[in-house]
Amino acid sequence: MISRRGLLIGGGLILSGCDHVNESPAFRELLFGTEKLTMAGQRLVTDRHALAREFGAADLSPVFRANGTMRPGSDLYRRLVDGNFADYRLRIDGLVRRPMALSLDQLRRAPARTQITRHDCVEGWSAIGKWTGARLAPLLNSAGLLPAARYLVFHCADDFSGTPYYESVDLIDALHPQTILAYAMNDAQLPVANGAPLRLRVERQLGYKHAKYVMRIEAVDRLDRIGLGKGGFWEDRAGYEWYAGI
Ligand SMILES: Nc1nc2c(c(=O)[nH]1)N[C@H]1C(S)=C(S)[C@@H](COP(=O)(O)O)O[C@H]1N2
Ligand SMILES: [Mo]
Repeated sequence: MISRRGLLIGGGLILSGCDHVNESPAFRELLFGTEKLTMAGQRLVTDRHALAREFGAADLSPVFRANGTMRPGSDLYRRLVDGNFADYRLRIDGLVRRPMALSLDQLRRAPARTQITRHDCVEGWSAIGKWTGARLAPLLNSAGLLPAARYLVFHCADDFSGTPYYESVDLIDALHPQTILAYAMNDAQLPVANGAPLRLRVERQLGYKHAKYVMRIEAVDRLDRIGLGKGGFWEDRAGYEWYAGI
């Protein structure tokens, strides 16, 4: 089993003063509320920390198709593309001690991971792609999650008829070692169609959880006040499961 200590601390990044949230009773409490950590709960945690299968270069799909939004239509996004995302800043805020605004260069210098994984869309297709991105856990460690934080909300640059796309995950997926903010796909800069400049890879979840065009990550204590309250665009609109574990 992967040591959670190893998974979180690794990369003392941009800011010093790691919070080591993973080791603290407060961290366990925020995952499990005030409940005692039962055997069943422990097993669940262990399973959810397991890695998604990784593949080799020979398994890569010849084409990794794009789905959903292919190019956000806002003026803001168009300007970012025109400037090759030099003005892009990822905001990390909400229930954190140190809100951050990170440029793409800063993200590229953050502790990174590369992985070849299979993406499964509920619409009935899969594709194997190679992703490189900043590991989310060290970024969160730098921002310093407050004890009340239970979920992360990913706010995206695109919308469908005026409703912004968003997604959310709990802290188990947020801190999973394969959860990255990808800026590269198949060894090239992430294409616009696949979520440039930054898209979430949350490899134990179905395709719609992998938010593209991520502009802001908000740490929250509850999801019922975000969007229509179900934790994601498709969860709100089409009744998709919030927990889409695979
Ligand atoms: N912002 C945003 N993220 C999104 C979507 C979207 O339309 N907008 N579509 C989702 C769905 S349903 C899938 S299957 C994947 C598709 O990723 P791809 O375009 O790289 O294939 O992105 C997900 N993330
Ligand atoms: Mo999808």
